[in-house]
Formats: sequence, structure tokens, C-alpha cells
Amino acid sequence: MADVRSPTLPGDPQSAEAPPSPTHVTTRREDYRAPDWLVPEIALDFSLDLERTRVRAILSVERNGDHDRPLKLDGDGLALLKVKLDGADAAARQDGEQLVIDIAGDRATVETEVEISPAANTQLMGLYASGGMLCTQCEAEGFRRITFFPDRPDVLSRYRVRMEGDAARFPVLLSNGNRVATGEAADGRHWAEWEDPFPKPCYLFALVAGDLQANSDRFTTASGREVELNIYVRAADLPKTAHAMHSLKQAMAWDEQVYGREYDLDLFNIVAVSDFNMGAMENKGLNVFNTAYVLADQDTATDGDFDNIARVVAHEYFHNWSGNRVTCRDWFQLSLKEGFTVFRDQGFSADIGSAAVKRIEDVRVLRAAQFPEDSGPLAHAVRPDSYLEISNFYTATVYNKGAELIRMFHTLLGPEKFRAGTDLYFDRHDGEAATCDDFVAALEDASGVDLSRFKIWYSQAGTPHVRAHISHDADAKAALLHLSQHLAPTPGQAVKQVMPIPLRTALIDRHSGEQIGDERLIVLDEAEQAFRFDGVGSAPMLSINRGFSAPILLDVARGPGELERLAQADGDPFARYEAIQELMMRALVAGAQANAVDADTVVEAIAATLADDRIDAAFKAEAILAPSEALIADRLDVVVPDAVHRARDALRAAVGARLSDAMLAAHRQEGGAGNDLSPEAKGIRRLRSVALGYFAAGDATAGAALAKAQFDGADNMTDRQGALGLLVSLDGPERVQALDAFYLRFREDPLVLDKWFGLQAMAQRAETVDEVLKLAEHPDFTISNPNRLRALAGSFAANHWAFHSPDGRGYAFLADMILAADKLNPQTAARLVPPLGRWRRFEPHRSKLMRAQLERVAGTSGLSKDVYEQASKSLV
Ligand code: 0A1
Ligand code: ZN
Repeated sequence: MADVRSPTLPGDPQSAEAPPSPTHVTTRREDYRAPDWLVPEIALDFSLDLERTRVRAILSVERNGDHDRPLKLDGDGLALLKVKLDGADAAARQDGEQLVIDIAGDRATVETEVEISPAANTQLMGLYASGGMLCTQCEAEGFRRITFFPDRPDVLSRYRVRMEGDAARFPVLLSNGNRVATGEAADGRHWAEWEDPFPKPCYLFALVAGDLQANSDRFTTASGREVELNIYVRAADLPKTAHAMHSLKQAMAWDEQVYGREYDLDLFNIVAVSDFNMGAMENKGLNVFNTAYVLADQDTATDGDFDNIARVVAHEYFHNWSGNRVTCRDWFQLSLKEGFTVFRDQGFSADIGSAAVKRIEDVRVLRAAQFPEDSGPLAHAVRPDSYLEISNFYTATVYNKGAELIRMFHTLLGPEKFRAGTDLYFDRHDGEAATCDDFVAALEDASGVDLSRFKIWYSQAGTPHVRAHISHDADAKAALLHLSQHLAPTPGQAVKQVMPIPLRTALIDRHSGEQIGDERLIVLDEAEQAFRFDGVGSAPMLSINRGFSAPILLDVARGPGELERLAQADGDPFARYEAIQELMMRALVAGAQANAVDADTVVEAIAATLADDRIDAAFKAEAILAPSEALIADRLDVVVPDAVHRARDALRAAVGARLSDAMLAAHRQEGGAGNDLSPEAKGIRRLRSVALGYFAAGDATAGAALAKAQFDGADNMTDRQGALGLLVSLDGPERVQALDAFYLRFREDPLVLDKWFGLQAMAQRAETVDEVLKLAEHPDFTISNPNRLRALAGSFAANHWAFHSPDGRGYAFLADMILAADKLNPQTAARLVPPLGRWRRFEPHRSKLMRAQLERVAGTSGLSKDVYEQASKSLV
């Protein structure tokens, strides 16, 4: 098909590695070696203070294997005060940031004391201060910023932790495992001791000290263990913790029922912090969360926020088995815990909500975040081969494509054999640091199914492109499905091998709309292959990659009217969704190329979908939502953002104008009461908001009035944000009125203020760049809080039309933000680089401007290795 982007990348990707740098060292998977020394036990003693914290560590170390190499402990920014070996002053040397100690025997006790400054820790890795409290983040390599230690996930230790601090400032003192003792100390200080019975890698260590209040509850496990549950927040936030607590209990029960996994301690603590680089962290028995994934009430959180809280609470809880009890041997195996845990949290969300809608949302995320990664300069395998900075590999590829890979195993084995496989995996590797190969071996051994060919999905980057067409032999009453696959080169992988691609497939009768025979699971595992279907009387329609059984790009040759028919008839909800989306995509891609959109078929399909009583509101909303501009751009050989924007606007305006009555009716639908969090009510709110969007696209003036009325009358954040999200893109007086009202009402609530910044950064207006530049000067804006930075800079970079403003100011703004943030928080700064790395895909003028900003970033001296890796790779 001419309008679909050719699978070959422009340019000639050469290397997956960052260009050599004198200061930064590449770590390679093939160089893995077991640790020279193990640390079965560690005792930590913290004297806590915001400015100067003392950390004393006593490590019992054991030589691992027959060698005479010294003990090497990682450190990062530690002021060393003391080192002792078996109680005597030790002859330790510092080699770069490492502490090297020669040890004669096979066992020893090593004691160190260091000083660190949590208040000065702007990277938010290690021990840092957030809103007056102290907390830690150790994954992936943050523990070395707390004390000297072999900071690698295959060194597992039992932890005993003592902490002492000011009782008024830090009334709550938490660490992993169980609290074993507490007491008062001199000068208004107090202390607590914690012990974690489960050996763990240091990235799962956590400590929290602060003035916090807990929402407390209990859970009884299947075997009768009574577990105390606490969610710690600032006192004022306590009323917003009910949903997180409810989600936690649901997740605990689900993991017992679906995976046979029980919780293993008597205590499970969650702490919410406002300054956090990611979503949340699964530290053993003490999960630390970004407040964004804990706090919610009807007035301040949208349905999407509520769903995300359930998803992330479950994700972190599930890590207790997939990640903590069985951890990763090295960071190249990150997807072992992350891909699997995402797959598990997807299953949970599907079970507590609508499975069909959840699948649509997951695939949308994959296409929006992972496909571009896989086709760009930062493409890497689910199990990468090298890195400069491991923080750069917490990606949609490792997480979401990793989950798709597990889903393919699930599809191939079926639920029972898959469960037998995960049981064996947990049994076999409990208490160990394992590899992706170990996971597949457990599935194979439990199921008797050979998965060796599928393992290529771990090592080969890029999204396979599959083409399909059907031919029919009327005499033989047989249909032949012709499939071919192609995978374009990615950095460091010039030549690709054929992949095994599992495709759930059915044929559908063109006239009756009935499925012909059973659905089949076929595996395309050659470059070209044909599959025969018998008992097919007339030329059928093809329904393929149902449920998105493989993470691929698909190009099916279709006859006229076929997509329209499938959009109504396909028995697989996901395939029906795909048919409508493909109809829209074809109109949009053609529209972007020809500067005129033919909306006829789309209008008919949307009208039929809205009128269909058999499907629920949530599904309707997803199905009729127009593909994003970024997704349309991904289908074009050369992207001209204005053309994409015009095409999408024109299609939405045509649909809105021609279906204004149906949209108004959908918008008026009852059943979406603000306090009703059932999937049905959420679906109705979602459809109302999508319908309002279309209506406003058809009639901006009436749309603005309706949106303003919804905004003013809303008793919940979903309706309020839905309306404001529309108003920010319209030019009437309602825009400023609503934004001001929102600000005045919520200026004291950081998470809601993030929405205020984000919505303006996402506005579809020519003036958005100016507004964003102004917002960066707003007194409430700060680059030191990752949520706020992402709300403005991250949302703006995702605003396709505004970010790609032809004067290049959007690119310059993002580069400025990256460079400013890099001085404080390299990890979060590096996450802003990828949008600039898409420069090869754009028309020459923009392409040059984007590249120039990347060069400016990469050429800045004193860059962190985080940003250096992302920027330099993006230029290759
Ligand atoms: N393991 C966490 C993600 C995570 C990774 C790194 C972090 O460092 C700032 C924080 C969190 C998860 O998958 O939820
Ligand atoms: Zn995770």
C-alpha cells in the first residue's frame, strides 16, 4: 500500500552504542561475571539529618569461588570517614569511585562510615529529602550513593537497619521487613531497628523518615497470615488514600487467585513522596510511590488517575514475587521482572475492569511509546546488549514490549501450561537472581513446549512488518492466506533474522458477517508463508492478529467496503476496534498527503458504532477516538506536522458537524454520576467527553459554551478536566475564564496544578509555544520537581503540532529544559531527549532545526552520562 510508511528506515543505522567517550564506560552483557565477593549480611546504622547524615555499614563478606581478587565496593559521592577490616584499620584504596580492599582469608567483616547530604541530593537517587522528609531510591544504582557496597543485583544480603533521628522532625522511621525495636535517645532524638528476613539485592533497600500519617488496614492471606497494611502520607492527604488501599487489597487477592502467590511478611508499607523520578518502587515490604500514584478523590483525580493508581499499586505489589523473591542476575535482564510484572498488572486491570477496553489501551500505549522507540535511533532489544547508563533502559521496550513477549508465551502455551510454567519458575528460582533464559526454560520444562525460536524476541530489536492477503479457490472451497514479514535494520543490528509471529486468525463471511469455522493460532515463522483454510465457500474477509496477539505492524490487502463491514461484524472486539481505527487512519494519511480529507466512510462507521446497542460506552469511546497526530505521522515517509494537524482537524470537524445530533445525544447520556467509579459509569464519562470533543470540532462556539457549562457544573475531575482539555484549544473567552478558575481553586494541590500546566502545554493552538514559554517563568513552575517538569516539558514535547512549530522554538525550549534539568537530575533530563531524536522523520527544515538542538545538547560540556548517551545516540 503506497500510503503506508515503508518499513525501511531512512539513514543507515550503524551502531547500538554511544560514540566512545573518554569519561563514560560502556557496560556489556557478554562481560557478565559472577561476583568475586558475596555479602550474606549487612548491618546499617543511620544517624539521620537533612544536611549531614552519617551511615555506618558492617558487611560480612565471603569470597565467591577460587580467586585472589580484592573486594571492590561501589561508591558515588560518598565522603569516607572510616574503613575497618575485621575490627582493625584497613589498608583500603580508592580507585575512581570504588573502594578496594585486599582480604587474605575467605571471610571478613568490613566496616565503613561515610557522610552524605540528603538535602543536597537533587538527583533523587540514594537518600534524599522531599518536603521535609527523608526517603531513598536505590534502583538501579542508587545504593552506592548511601554506602560502599557491591551495587549489583546478584549480591543478595540479609539487612539489619538501625536509624536514629530527631523525634519531632521524623516521628516515623521505616525500613524493609519488620520493626524489631524502638527507643528514645538524647536531645529529642529517637531510633528504630528493622530487620528483613528475606535476602535481597541492595536496589530493594529502602528507608523513610518523616512526619507522616498512615491509613492502616489488614489483609488475611489464603494461608491465614494476618498482614498489616499502611499507606503513609502527609496528614492532609489521608482522605485521598482510600482508593490506593482498596486497590492494594484487590491486588493481593488477585495474585493469590491467578498466580498462587501470597504475601510473605506481616507488614506491607507504602509511602507517598512528591519528588520522585518514576512512578513507584517495589522495595521489599516498603514500596515508595510518587504521590501521583497514591492520592485520589473524586474532586481532584480523573478516572484515568484512579485506574493508574490501581495499576501501579498492583504492579509494585506483584513485584514482591516477580522481582523481589526472584530478582535479576544483571540489569540486562531487567525485562525479566518488568516485562513479566507489566503483563501481570495488565491482567489485573483487565479483570477488575473491561478486558476489551484494557487491551485497546495497552496497545495504544505500545504504539504511542514503544513503536517509535523501536523505529528510531534509540531502538534496543527487550534484553539489551550494552549501556552507558542503565537508567536510560527503563523504557517502553523493556516494559511494554517485554510484556507483549510474555503475552505471546501465554498465547502459545494457553493459560494452564503458562501457569504451570510460572509456578515452576517461582519455585525453582526463589531467593535467586535469574535470567530471561531461566524464565523461558521454566515455561518450557513445565509445558513440554519448545520455545527456543521465540527467544529471538528478547534479542532482536525493531517492529516486524507483516503483509497479508487472501486468495480464494471456489472449486476447492479453500482460502489461502499469504503472509510475508520484514524487519528493518536497527542500530547495531544491520541484518535481521526471521521471527516467529503468533497470529490469532479467523475468516469471516463477507455476506452474513459470521465467522467461518474456529479461530486459529497460526505462527508465521518464515519470510513468506501461506496457510490453507478449508471449507470456505466464498471469498472471505480476514480477521488477523486478533487481540493484538503479536506486537507487529500489519498491512492487509482489503477489498472495498471490507473494513466498514469488519468494524461492525468482527466477533473479536479488538479486531473491530482496529477496523474502525484503520478506516480513520487511511482517511487521515490520504488527507495529510492530499490536503483534503474524505470523511464519508468514517462518518458512516462512527454513526453505526454509536448506534450499536450491543457495545458499551467505554468501547464506543475508544473506537471512535481519532488516531493521534503522532500515530498518523508514524505512517508517513516524511512528516509535515501542519498537514497532519490539518487532516485530523478536518476529519474531526466533518464528523462533528455531520453527526452533531448523535454526539449531543452521547454527551447527554445518563449514568455517569461523579461518585460512581464502576466501569460502566467511567465508560459513560469517557464517551461523553469524546463526544463533546467531536461536537466542539464541528461547532466551536456551541462547543465552547457546552464545555464551559460542563466545567462549571462538574462535581468530579474527569468531567472538569475533560471540559478544560477542550477549552484550552478554543479561542473564546471561556478558555481564560476556566483556566483562571481552575488555578484559583487548585493552586495549593501540586498534583492538580500539574494538570493545569499539562493541559495548557497540550493545547491545540498556534499560540501554545508562547504560552509554554510563559509558563516556564510562572512562579509555580520548577524544574527540580520531576512531576512539574514532565507536566510542562513532557506534555509539550508530546503535543505534536505545537512542539514542531516551524520556527524551531519548541525544539529550543526542550533543549533548554534538558540542559537546565541535567545539572540537577540527569535521569529525568535524559527522559526528555527522545522527542528530538525523531529528527530523521521530518521534512528537511524541521529536521535540521531538531538536529541542531540535539547537537547543542550533545556538545555541552559537563553533560551527565544519562543525557550524553541519549543525545549522542540520537545523532548517529
Ligand atoms: N522498578 C520500578 C521502576 C523504577 C525504576 C527506577 C527508579 O529510579 C528512580 C524508580 C522506579 C517499577 O518498575 O515500578
Ligand atoms: Zn516494575
